[in-house]
Amino acid sequence: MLDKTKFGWWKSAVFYQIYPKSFQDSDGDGLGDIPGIVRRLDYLQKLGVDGIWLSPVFASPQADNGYDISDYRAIWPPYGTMEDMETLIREAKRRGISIIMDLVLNHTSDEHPWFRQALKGRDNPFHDYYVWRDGSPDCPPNDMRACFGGSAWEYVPELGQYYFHQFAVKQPDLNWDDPKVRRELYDMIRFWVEKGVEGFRLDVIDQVAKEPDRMITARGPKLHGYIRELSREAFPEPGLVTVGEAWSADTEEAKRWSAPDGSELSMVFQFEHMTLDQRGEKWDAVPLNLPALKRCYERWQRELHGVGWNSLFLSNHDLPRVVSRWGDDGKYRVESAKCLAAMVHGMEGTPYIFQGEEIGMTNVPMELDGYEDLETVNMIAERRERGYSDADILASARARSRDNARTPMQWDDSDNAGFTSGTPWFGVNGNYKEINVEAALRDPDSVFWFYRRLIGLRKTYPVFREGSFELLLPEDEDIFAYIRRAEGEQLLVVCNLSGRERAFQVPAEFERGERLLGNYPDGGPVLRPWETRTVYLRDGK
Ligand code: TEU
Repeated sequence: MLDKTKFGWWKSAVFYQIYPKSFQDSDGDGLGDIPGIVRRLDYLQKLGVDGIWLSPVFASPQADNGYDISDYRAIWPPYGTMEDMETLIREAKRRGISIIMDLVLNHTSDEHPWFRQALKGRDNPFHDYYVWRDGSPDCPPNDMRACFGGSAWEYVPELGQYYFHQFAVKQPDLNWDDPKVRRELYDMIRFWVEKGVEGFRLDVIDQVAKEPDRMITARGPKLHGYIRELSREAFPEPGLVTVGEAWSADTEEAKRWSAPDGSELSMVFQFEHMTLDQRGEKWDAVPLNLPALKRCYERWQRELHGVGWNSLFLSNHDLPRVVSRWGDDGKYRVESAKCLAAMVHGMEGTPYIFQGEEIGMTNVPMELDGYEDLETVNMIAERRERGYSDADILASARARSRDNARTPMQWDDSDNAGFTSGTPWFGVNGNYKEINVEAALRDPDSVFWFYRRLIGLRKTYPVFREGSFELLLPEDEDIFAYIRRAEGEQLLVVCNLSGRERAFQVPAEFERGERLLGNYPDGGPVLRPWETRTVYLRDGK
């Protein structure tokens, strides 16, 4: 059992992300909820994870599925009550699972009482909690764009002012330059720590120190000062795990974020590897260039080794399903899901599994009028206006929409995949009769049991946590292979990320190694389609 009071315990941990709306409904209203999560804790314990990153469950008008918070200290009623949340924290802890809450500190909902007050007048004490600039109706302060489309400025005629929003109009940015705002946020975080929450995921934390007059959003000059203050004031316990979402982080930045002295955060989510298969905007997908991906991973592994800490992930609620994106969600769905899992779980860092990834859930084919997510809906409108054909737009949405990750969890082959007894808020993927938890648990060769073994290996062999990283065959377009080396131990991970057979010469020293894991029966010098092998060597043996 991990000692979760100690700094760094998360280096041996694996986390599991729950998107509550789509995980498990318990009362038939078609929305996932907290009692539903409690019901599934035994399942997560079987998988072996140490913590749950819970996407926002706070009171919210749900313009962005909870990333628009109207009360940080209350639970959204359809998800349950505060008592349900306390039960979840307690029941999870009993199973060795920590609850990591998702804090949206960059913005609130426009329905948050702070913003309602702020709208009342320039002299209102809450006015300064948000970012305002004077202007006239057709002349915004500058042409900054919001992440979800349109201008980043919204005019309020009663005030003759614009407010700044990096995301949707209903997500006004908080003004971190006001010390009262920061104090409110710290107090709120302490409220949750006192309830037993053991860590936090910090939404777009690299964007809090914005300076709109200088067109700065991420990585503002005051950013790391604010983060060090946040860490001191809100996260004094060495055992609290904190993971910041930082799309802007390069390796130099990540070293600061995850400095081993604990002065900032435990680690960040960086996304460099997830942007290699697009040209310009994320909607413009191009095939993955494997040598580029390997170079990227090699650099992150090498540069953070010993001086920072990586997070490891291929999926979350904002990304399409990885088996559809980089694997083969048809003939080799099972093999490719395992191959991709072995590729990341063999590296140094803390792995995160997104709900459904552990059973190889896939993207969902939908029509344009079926999309729910505001980012996708805005993209469709914008691209239509710019003259894209519906066929083009549909191809982008199917490949990249966040909705691919947000269909209900597939538990069994009963109606609505066992997600709800009512009408699901969002359609279940049609492949649930084949791809579901019950089927996966029955089949010893399923993706689920492969993940279970991967999680176990990280806990058994220190080399998974500590080893250095050496990339083999950097230019190979199909094979991703690397060696990890730690005191007295070595590990070889080989992944054939293609549907072709490929010859592979096992490095001589590993010929006497012990095979820890694979997705085919033990084989010779030829790697089969999407084959992966993990081989272990203890020095002197
Ligand atoms: O995402 C931050 C973010 O930058 C996203 O807009 C990202 O670029 C996009 O989802 C890629 O498709 C976080 C949350 O994870 C996301 O769900 C929220 O919508 C967003 O912040 C606003 O809070």
